[in-house]
Amino acid sequence: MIISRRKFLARTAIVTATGTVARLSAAPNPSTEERYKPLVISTWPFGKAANDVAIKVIEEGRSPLDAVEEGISVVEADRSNPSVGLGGRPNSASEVQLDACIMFGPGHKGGSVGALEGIAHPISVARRIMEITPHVMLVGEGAHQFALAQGFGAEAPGKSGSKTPQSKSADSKNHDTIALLALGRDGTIAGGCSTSGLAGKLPGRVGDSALVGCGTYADSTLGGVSCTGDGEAIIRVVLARRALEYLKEADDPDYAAKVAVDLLVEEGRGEGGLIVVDWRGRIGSAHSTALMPVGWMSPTLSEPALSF
Ligand code: SD4
Repeated sequence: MIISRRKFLARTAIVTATGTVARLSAAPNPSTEERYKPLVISTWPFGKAANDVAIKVIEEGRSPLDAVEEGISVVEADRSNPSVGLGGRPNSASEVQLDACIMFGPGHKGGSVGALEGIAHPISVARRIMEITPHVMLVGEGAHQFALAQGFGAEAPGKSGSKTPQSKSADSKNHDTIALLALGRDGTIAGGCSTSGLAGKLPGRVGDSALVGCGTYADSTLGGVSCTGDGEAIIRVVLARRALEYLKEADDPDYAAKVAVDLLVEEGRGEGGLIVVDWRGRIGSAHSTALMPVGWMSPTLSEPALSF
């Protein structure tokens, strides 16, 4: 169900005498019970393989940033995946151009690549940009050269062992993104996403998955958001960052996700979905299309909560 954003704003805002809108603040309350902390959550059925790896990283006591990178890498490495990694769908010039971004809540550190060709793990290149350069984003040939200089191997795109031709149509259903959020035991949050983007896109087109604030955002004092869907619509409304603002106002991850999807449809004029985790391990998700499976795992649960 899509909740009207107007109702949400009515619930969470006070109209002052001067007519300006003051949001109710919902500062994190440390006394509130933690839910699934630590945890990982991701999108689409292929996210299960990512969760399996990411939760092990968390259980080993490593950083949620490692969990995001290593979890997403599993999906990127799967050449049978039609929408992530070098097995993904080509653009209108038959090139596979990959987008990815990663963000670490502490310090609001972000890294991303856009329209990256011939490198198997764009999420790792994004992390390297974040960690060793003064920049956030590299695109196209510059990103490719950076990756080679950093020791990432050049690889040909396409599906190994398959003769199946890849779709080139720019149909809005011809795309999915691995989006993954991880909340560590220490309360730090990391998020990331990776995709080959919309099938048949124009060469050089960069989608939301390469843009910090659109495809992914993480802030350890609030939570994290990661998105999938029509990249142009997600960019128009800066969806991940806006969803985090809704989380701050409503202090309810699921409600924030639903209001954000409403924003995506109404103002972004597109379809999609998003996952949300707050700083204490409460999760939320929403989508405007028929189905967007989401799954999460936590060592604090006796059974992994998987809805894939
Ligand atoms: C893009 N947002 O490139 C990505 C694709 C996607 O579900 O997420 N599809 O527009």
